[in-house]
Amino acid sequence: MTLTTIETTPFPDQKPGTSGLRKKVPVFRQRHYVENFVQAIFDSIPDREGKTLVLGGDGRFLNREVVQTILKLAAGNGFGRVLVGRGGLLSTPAASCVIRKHRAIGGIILSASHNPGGPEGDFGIKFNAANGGPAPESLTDAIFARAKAITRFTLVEAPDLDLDTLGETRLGAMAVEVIDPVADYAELMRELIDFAAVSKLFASGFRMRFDAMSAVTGPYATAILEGMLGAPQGTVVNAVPKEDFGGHHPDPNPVHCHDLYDLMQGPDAPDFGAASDGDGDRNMIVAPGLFVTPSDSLALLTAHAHRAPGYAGGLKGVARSMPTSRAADRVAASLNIPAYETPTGWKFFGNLLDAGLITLCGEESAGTGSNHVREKDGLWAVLLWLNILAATGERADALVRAHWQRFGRDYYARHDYEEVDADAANGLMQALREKLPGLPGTRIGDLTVSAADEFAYRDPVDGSLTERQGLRIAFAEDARVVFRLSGTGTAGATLRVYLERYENDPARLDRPVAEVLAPVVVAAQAIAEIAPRTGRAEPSVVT
Ligand code: VG1
Ligand code: CO
Repeated sequence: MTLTTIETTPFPDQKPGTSGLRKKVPVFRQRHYVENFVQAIFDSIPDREGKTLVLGGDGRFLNREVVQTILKLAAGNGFGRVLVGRGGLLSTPAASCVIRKHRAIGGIILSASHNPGGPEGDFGIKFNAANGGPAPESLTDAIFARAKAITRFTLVEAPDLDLDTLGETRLGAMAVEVIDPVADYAELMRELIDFAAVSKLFASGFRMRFDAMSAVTGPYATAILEGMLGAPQGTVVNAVPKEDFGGHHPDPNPVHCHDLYDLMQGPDAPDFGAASDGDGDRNMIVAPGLFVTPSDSLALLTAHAHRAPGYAGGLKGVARSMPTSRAADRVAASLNIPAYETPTGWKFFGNLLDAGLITLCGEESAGTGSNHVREKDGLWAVLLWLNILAATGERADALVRAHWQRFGRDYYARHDYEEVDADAANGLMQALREKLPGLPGTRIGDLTVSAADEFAYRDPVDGSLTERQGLRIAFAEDARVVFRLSGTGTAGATLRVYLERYENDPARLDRPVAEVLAPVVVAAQAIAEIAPRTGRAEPSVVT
């Protein structure tokens, strides 16, 4: 086997976003596009010689091909061993688990998460560091700088490896071990969750539906829910990962996972509904007749986590991304533990988790996680919910309503304006930024602006400052709106508008979300001049 160094020219656009490098598949299929970026990652890991790398993805179109390319590049760059999931599969949380458990120097995860797959769909490459978490900004900046200057990459020329048989082979001097993608992860879940109690719950006739959305969680959910916990066969639907997710958007929200959502609203609703996204890090929770917002889910898990063995000793703290509702903060206050507010993206939780300052964290975008790995973890959240249901004997909807009675309710919605012209979106943000100082005191409809600023984050662990993380406007009537541009989109710009309003009158906790938020929506559209600037009267997606 020969080591070959190939000359290349850089691509100017290999800048990692909120969660790795995400582009349309045809962009990744340009000659040397993958090789350049992966070599830039490897060049940014100076002490990689002889070390272990973890590799896998969500199984979308290009996954297998890119796994083969990365294996050859890894062998050309001195790694000692690569652990790769069978079939090239590893969910994002499982990859994080495997990196930590096997003390790898890091891992490469191939995914564009909840975005559609297929030849015209999206693809992505993300590097996670030795703690199992997404590379911090300092490292993604270094990777981008390197990618812009790259002149060569080195690989081992060899035939493709068999990815479907468990066990060890060699690629030049490097060992390649094909591992069961589920085993390490399932073992970790068994440590954290009371499997006996959840098994008993299923044995008692409790019924749920888990929609894997033809994405990577299928094998995990089937093995754990149906295999280890005794849920009836058929509990997991759309359980086989497909390269194009069956043509769907594998995004677990009421819009893209409407089959489950509709089932849960109807007369045949099982006791519990859940779904996960393309790469298995997001979760949707639906109680019978009641969609649970991710912000509420984080708050409820914070209040009840001590019922699961992994959290029996209590929580050290909790963190949420800034646009996530403040529901978890109120629970933290009642538990007398700190609550942190971070920019959007899981990479900002890494330091807090590593330093032991928090145990749970979450985002409004269907992400919930804990210190068990360094990624958000969809199936883990579902299992923790099941543990809580088993421990309390309560129905999921009753638990949520009891939570609101105790803490009040944060009515919440996110409006996305997708594929907006990038200049128009940047212009909107800039104009709003300039307006902020003059906003407090302004009255819009029934609401009065009480504060307006741009969120910047000073990391309490390493002191680093991350600026321009969203424009936020608070209203005196306990409402808030946040504006930011997506860092994961692959076409034009996506404007995200996060809307919330707090209510603690016990008689007003069960009102229609859209009705409660209507004045906030009107104010948001007016303040940011959304329609005149983007040409959009309505958002593309409301979740
Ligand atoms: C979105 C979400 C963010 C999440 C990120 C990655 O980012 O808003 O909360 O962490 O996706 O999730 P953005 O920049 O588009 O708003 V995943 O499941 O794509 O890894
Ligand atoms: Co995801």
